[in-house]
Amino acid sequence: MAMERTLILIKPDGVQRGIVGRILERFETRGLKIVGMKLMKMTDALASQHYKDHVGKGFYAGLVKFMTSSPLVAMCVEGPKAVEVARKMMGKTFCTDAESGTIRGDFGISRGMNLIHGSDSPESAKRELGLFFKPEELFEISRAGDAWVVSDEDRG
Ligand code: DAT
Ligand code: MG
Repeated sequence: MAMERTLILIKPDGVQRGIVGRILERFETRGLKIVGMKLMKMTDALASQHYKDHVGKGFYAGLVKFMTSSPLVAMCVEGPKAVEVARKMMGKTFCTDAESGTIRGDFGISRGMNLIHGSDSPESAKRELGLFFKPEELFEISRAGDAWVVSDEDRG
C-alpha cells in the first residue's frame, strides 16, 4: 500500500471558532503526518480553481463568500490511504448528516459551514496540493517514532 498525500483545509469557521487545535489533533493522533501547513486567505481566483467542478452551481456564490471570508488553515497530510482515511474522518458533506465520531459530526451542525475540506481522490489531491503549496513548502519528515505508526508493509 503506497503512502499518499492529501490536501486538508480547516475552513474559516474552524479558525474563527478556535477549534483548529482540536481538529489537527485528530490527524496527528490517527498517525497521519502533517508535512505542510499554513494560515492563508483564499482568494476568489483560488476558489474558482479549487472548486472548479462547482462553478456555476446554485450554491457556488455562497460557498466562495464563506471560504474567502476569513483565513483558513491549509495542510498536507501524509499516510497510507491518506485520501480515503481523511474523508472518513471528516464525515458526510453537511454536518447535519455526518455521523458522530467524525469531525463534521462532532464539531458542526451547519450545512454549508462544514469546517473541513479533504481531497476526494488521489488525483484531486495532487491537483489541489499544487494550488495551495509550492514544492518547497512540503517536507519529507522522518520522525523517531514513525516505525511504530507505519510499518514497512504499510509503506509498500
Ligand atoms: P465535500 O466538501 O464533502 O467534498 P463537495 O465537494 O460536494 O463536498 O462540495 C464542496 C463544498 O460545497 C461542501 O463542503 C459544501 C458546499 N456544498 C456542496 N453541496 C452543497 C449544496 N447542495 N448546498 C450548499 N452547499 C453545498
Ligand atoms: Mg469535495
